Amino acid sequence: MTNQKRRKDIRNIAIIAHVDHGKTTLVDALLRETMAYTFKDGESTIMDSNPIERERGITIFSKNASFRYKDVQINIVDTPGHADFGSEVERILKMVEGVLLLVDAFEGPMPQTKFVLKKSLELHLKPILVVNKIDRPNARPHEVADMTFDMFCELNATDEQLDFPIVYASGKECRATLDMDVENHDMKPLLETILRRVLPPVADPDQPFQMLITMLDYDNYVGRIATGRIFHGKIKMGDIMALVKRDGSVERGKVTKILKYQGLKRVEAESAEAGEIISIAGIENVKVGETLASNDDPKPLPTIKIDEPTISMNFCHNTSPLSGKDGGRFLTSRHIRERLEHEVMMNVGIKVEETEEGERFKVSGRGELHLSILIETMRREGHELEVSRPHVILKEIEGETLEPVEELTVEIDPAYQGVVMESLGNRQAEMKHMQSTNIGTVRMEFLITTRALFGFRSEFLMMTRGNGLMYQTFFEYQKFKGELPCRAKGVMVSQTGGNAVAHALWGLQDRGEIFIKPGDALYEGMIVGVNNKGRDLVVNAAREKKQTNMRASGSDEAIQLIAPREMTLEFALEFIEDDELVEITPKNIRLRKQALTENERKKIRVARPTTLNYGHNKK
Ligand SMILES: Nc1nc2c(ncn2[C@@H]2O[C@H](COP(=O)(O)OP(=O)(O)OP(=O)(O)O)[C@@H](O)[C@H]2O)c(=O)[nH]1
Ligand SMILES: [Mg+2]
Repeated sequence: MTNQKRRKDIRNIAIIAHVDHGKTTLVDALLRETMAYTFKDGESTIMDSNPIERERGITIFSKNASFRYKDVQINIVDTPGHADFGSEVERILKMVEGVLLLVDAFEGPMPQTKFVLKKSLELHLKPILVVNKIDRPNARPHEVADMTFDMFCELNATDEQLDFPIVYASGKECRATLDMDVENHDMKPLLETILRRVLPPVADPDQPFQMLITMLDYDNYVGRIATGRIFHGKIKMGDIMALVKRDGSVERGKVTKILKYQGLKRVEAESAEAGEIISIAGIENVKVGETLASNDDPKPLPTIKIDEPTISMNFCHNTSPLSGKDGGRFLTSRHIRERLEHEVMMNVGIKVEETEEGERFKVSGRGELHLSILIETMRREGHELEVSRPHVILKEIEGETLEPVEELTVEIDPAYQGVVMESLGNRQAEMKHMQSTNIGTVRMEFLITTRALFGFRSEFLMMTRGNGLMYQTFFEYQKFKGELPCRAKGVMVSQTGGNAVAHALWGLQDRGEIFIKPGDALYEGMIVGVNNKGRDLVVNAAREKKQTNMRASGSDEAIQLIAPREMTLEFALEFIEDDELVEITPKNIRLRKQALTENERKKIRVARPTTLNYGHNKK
């Protein structure tokens, strides 16, 4: 290994952590320090450029940036911290020689910290530990560093890996130090550590070209843009390249654009060489995990594992009577099919199967967030659709039925421990570990089926009054755990079309939570609220107050309506039952019964008296 050529002018690093530990903010700090991007007043988490990322304050897609420090080009990949995107992080790690493992100086290492660290160690990477957010009032940086060291040991890190450098930082305040007793006001200690501790990439420009495709995006003008790391060789504009597919077959394509990163921008280049992270256009049909190789000697690189989906939902065009009334531009099943076909090309974790002669599509992904982001994106593009309740994907292995199980971590005030444990007990969760933290909270770890977790997040937020922390990560497939109880409450179903009337809602709000407000459009079969009594109830939310000859003065002002719940996609998907749908339009999220008339629903009830098929789906 001694004679390997390395590109001393480059470092490739990824930034990895548990969700919200400050990855994207730390990239801001590095871009600011090296002046690779000029920030406007108040601008932050600049890499979270997608509108859904900005709205939710999370990173969904990995992204590249690049800056120069002391004549070295540092390519940095920001990764998402949410567990649904764990396999994406795993892919990114194959592009880099170094990782910054961020750990929140207050929270300490969390489940996703362990997952990303485990993946890095398996790939023989030597992480740099960044104990981040040291400005937080309760920060306990030394303790957090010790806890992370224990995590390295637990994951069987080698002695070399255990000898990791520690940088204490506040991405937010743009400062880093190697010693908590030494105050410093810039990011140089971290930049110096990157130069010293991350190996320059092994890169021989004279070997046949090989580049592993790790990310894909799409541009209306140039088509698919494939991003990855060049392992060997050179490439220049106009070259004919071989694309080695997963099955070993080879296709050809001509390079029409080579793009390199400068700060956040992609700039066109004439050529590129081993060691660099670049994007290429012109190769049709390219997918993540394939190798772009020299036309004369096309050899694949070891491919990337793609995780199997664990949950699925049915997507259909909007069949509600209000279809097209909310400004949606794409309304038919053909539109949905085309959009999903595009998604399958670009998003490696998504699977789509047609059902009911192409009217419905079973869409499978890695988790509720993964699929809800697709739905939200489609909605913003102008699609209207209806989706069914998520189901977990069961596996049949040697005659045994298996289902996905998650590792759940909750951290709460001890006052809520009783209710949280009771709720998880009802969901047949199995407690693995419980520990009091030195900030007075209790941290508990459970194993629980993915199925039983549906709907738990909103209940948890309510139980802990929004103060609890909750994280879930896919653990493994285990033996099917049997049926679970259904939603204990019923719903109020609209009897008619028209518009909701304040007086009618006022009369209904004693029965349970209302989802709509006066003036909202209605249709027969639409769900307008919860019926606290366990069964469904048909109601008239459009009923006007009876007119009397005498206007009773002041009586209308006496109506006090409780503000309706703001309908989010997450809540809607967790709430609905198997005989219900979520209707999604650019302007509204509504809940509805699949069968819109009471007559149709009666017929179904007679044919299927109970619905015990709770949240699972045979593959
Ligand atoms: N006090 C403090 N807060 C920080 C710091 N860095 C980030 N934050 C805050 O932590 C939250 C999450 O920051 P992000 O940078 O988006 O975290 P992330 O790790 O990129 O999150 P995901 O990409 O969703 O996993 C934001 O509210 C930030 O303002 C820091 O150094 N100090
Ligand atoms: Mg982020």
